[in-house]
Amino acid sequence: MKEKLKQLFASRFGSIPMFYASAGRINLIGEHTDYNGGFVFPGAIDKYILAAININGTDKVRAYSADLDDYVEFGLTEADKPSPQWADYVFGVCREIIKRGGTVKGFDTVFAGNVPLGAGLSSSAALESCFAFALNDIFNDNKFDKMELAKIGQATEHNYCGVNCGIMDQFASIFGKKNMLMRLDCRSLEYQYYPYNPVGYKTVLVNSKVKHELVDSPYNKRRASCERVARLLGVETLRDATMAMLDGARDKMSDEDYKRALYVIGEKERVLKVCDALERGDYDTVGECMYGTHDGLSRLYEVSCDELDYLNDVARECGVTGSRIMGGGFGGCTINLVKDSLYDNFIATVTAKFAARYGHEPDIIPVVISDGAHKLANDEEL
Ligand code: GAF
Repeated sequence: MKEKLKQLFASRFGSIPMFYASAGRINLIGEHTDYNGGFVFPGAIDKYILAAININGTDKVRAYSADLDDYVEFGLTEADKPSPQWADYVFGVCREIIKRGGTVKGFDTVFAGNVPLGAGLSSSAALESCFAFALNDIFNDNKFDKMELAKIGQATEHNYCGVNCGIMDQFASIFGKKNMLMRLDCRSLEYQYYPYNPVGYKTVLVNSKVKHELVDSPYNKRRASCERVARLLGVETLRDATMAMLDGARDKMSDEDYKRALYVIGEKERVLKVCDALERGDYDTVGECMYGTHDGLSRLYEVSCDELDYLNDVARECGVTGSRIMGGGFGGCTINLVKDSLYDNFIATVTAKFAARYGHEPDIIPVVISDGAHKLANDEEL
């Protein structure tokens, strides 16, 4: 990918760029908990956005998306918002840096990626994190710390892309480290790295290829439900709510809001259980919690779809230790923790059964936990 971008950059802009990358992410457990002040457990993966960037001495950004074969130029004031949706991510990052007192001047960029789009692997956070990291390095002498870079990406989603997301995806993209998952407390923003090497198991994503689109999606509605219940219970976020509090106020909220909150409170417990279980190497408990999450996301949070529920059912039939929808939902992938001895049979079975039912094969994506945002060394390939 780097070589291709180098050539495209040279032919379009005629100068020699620097290269920056950031990654998509998985999340072992803790879904829809980030904007509720809860815990998440993500890691960056070996699917990247790679950007070639050079200062151009003007006050304009000239950006070419190699994957979309689309070129756009834009200025850096609020009035310069470009029209293609993909450019909002780059523009938003520039604006959020400027709003925080940072500097962004004109630059040229060509970028491409291999994070599957709309698969729940957070290609948009990878794009934001890549540019936040790069522009902090190029124009700001790295004055923003990593957490601020994650917040710049998140604010880009809120203010320029219409998704009222939590911090998980940008955090994972920026902080990701090879072979490490991270447990993030989304309220205090404290985090710990956890070595992730489940000996005897494989972690694999199965992509339904049902495209999820968080923009204009019920995602924002889910968040609004949670905030309504928190207000009703008199707590800052659902992190502080208990089942007893929820049940005590049951008749003051809609069935829908009740179900959403019930899921979130249950998920909070599951994440903590998984952290303990991982430390003991107890993958049966990890797996059980993953199925619990799927069930909650499907029945209570209602962000699943027929295809994802089917993938989950087939995983169970094949004896997969843990399986669940990953990411925002409404399509995308399941994440599966599979014993080595059952892996080949699971992949063959799920591929054949899914294709027979939906007319297309799912994508099988083995997970490699990798580094997040970074500047590429001269000899580094991606
Ligand atoms: C999406 C959001 F961007 C995240 O912030 C998170 O809420 C996730 O859905 C669900 O856990 O990826």
